[in-house]
Amino acid sequence: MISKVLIANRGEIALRIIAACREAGLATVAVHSEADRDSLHVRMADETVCIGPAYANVSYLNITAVIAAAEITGADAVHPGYGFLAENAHFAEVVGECGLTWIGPPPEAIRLMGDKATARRTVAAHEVPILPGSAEPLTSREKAVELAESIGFPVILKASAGGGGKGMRVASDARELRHAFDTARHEAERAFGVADVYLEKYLTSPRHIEVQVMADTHGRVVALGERECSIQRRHQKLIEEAPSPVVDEELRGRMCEAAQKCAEAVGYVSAGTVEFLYDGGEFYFMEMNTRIQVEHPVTEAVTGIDLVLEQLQVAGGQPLSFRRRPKITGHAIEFRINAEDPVTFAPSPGTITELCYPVGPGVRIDTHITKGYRVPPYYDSLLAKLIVSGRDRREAIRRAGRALSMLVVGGVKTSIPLHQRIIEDPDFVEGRLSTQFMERFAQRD
Ligand code: MV4
Repeated sequence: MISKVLIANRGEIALRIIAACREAGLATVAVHSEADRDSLHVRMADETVCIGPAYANVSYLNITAVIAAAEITGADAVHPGYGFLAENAHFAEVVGECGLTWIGPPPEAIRLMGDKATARRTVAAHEVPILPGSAEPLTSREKAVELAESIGFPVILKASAGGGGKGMRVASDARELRHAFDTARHEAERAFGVADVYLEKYLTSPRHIEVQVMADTHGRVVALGERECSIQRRHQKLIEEAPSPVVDEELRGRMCEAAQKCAEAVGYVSAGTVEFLYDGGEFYFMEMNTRIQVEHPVTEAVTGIDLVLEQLQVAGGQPLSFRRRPKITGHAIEFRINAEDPVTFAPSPGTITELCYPVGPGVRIDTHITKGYRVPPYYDSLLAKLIVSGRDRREAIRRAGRALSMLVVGGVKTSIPLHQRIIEDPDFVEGRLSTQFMERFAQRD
């Protein structure tokens, strides 16, 4: 059992975790940087500890300071949220070694899935479909060319230590591949300290469809259906929805089964997400994220399950509150409201001078901002998540139009106008989505 949770995060997710702790009757400890002294997660927590200066590497990423805060306050569990230390296997291990409960997957599952080449090999051994490519990191340019010629161009090189789009290179022929091999290795070495790259057949315009999984310490793994996250820009998701407009019950069954196998393959516990690429024919494993994700509320909206509350219960040794895959009811769409220029996407820090929330059916807002809040320049630019739901996709989109028009965030530039344009786009309305959507969208005007 756990009784006091330290939240090793900030912003909207810190507040979201506090909300779940409060429902579970658990006390909360907020840690914060000097820049976040006045933020809402600090105000709402039962206890608070300042763990360092504004820069994340000396506060939210400072393992020693986070652990010290847990010891000082007598917290007995740590929830990492997303980002920061959430997928740091070493941190998860240290938490355990200090006698604290880690609210997340076993460190070994984080480590296995964190190495993308190993993850690919591991799930493939459990009959999860992967794209043709290399089973191990590539040892030479010529081996890369040989393999690429056998599977056919285009191919993509990915950093084993990467993920989320960093250190990727696409090649359309042998000449490009020779060059890409060197630059990809160089980039991987610089970004992750490990030069290893592997190769896959490249899909030119796939959808990004991911499956939420939840597992407990009693050996039960349940898949909770998919989210479509194809609307991204520079590997930053902008809009996510559940269910995917192209996934029928038959495909959902197969994807959920594959996701369940991925989780079982690594002895998974807690909330996780298995990402797939889908090109209309087959779906293929891409990577597994071993954390609660930003977009978890769309799954909550269509399943009625509180995923963060389930995480707390699972960490306390309780079984999942459901035994099998829940029925998907209605449709939900999440819009990430970022403090950024809607055209250039440059961050737009500043003070929130005005703030009004939309009202009416089918609206949820997860946010930490208030009127007068100063958006610090040190962290990511997510201000709020607007989640709309309806009986079907059309109703959800109609409600999105209403909610976006009623949402007022003054003082900083936001992505609200961009979302308003996207939901009027015929391809979006018809559900014709792909990872190339934003490139094409930008070219249209
Ligand atoms: C791919 C791909 C096409 N084919 N792999 C981007 C993030 C990283 N996790 C993997 N990514 C991709 N891998 C193969 N074999 C296309 C992408 C990709 C992408 C994937 C999901 C969402 C947006 C994307 C944007 C560009 C490329």
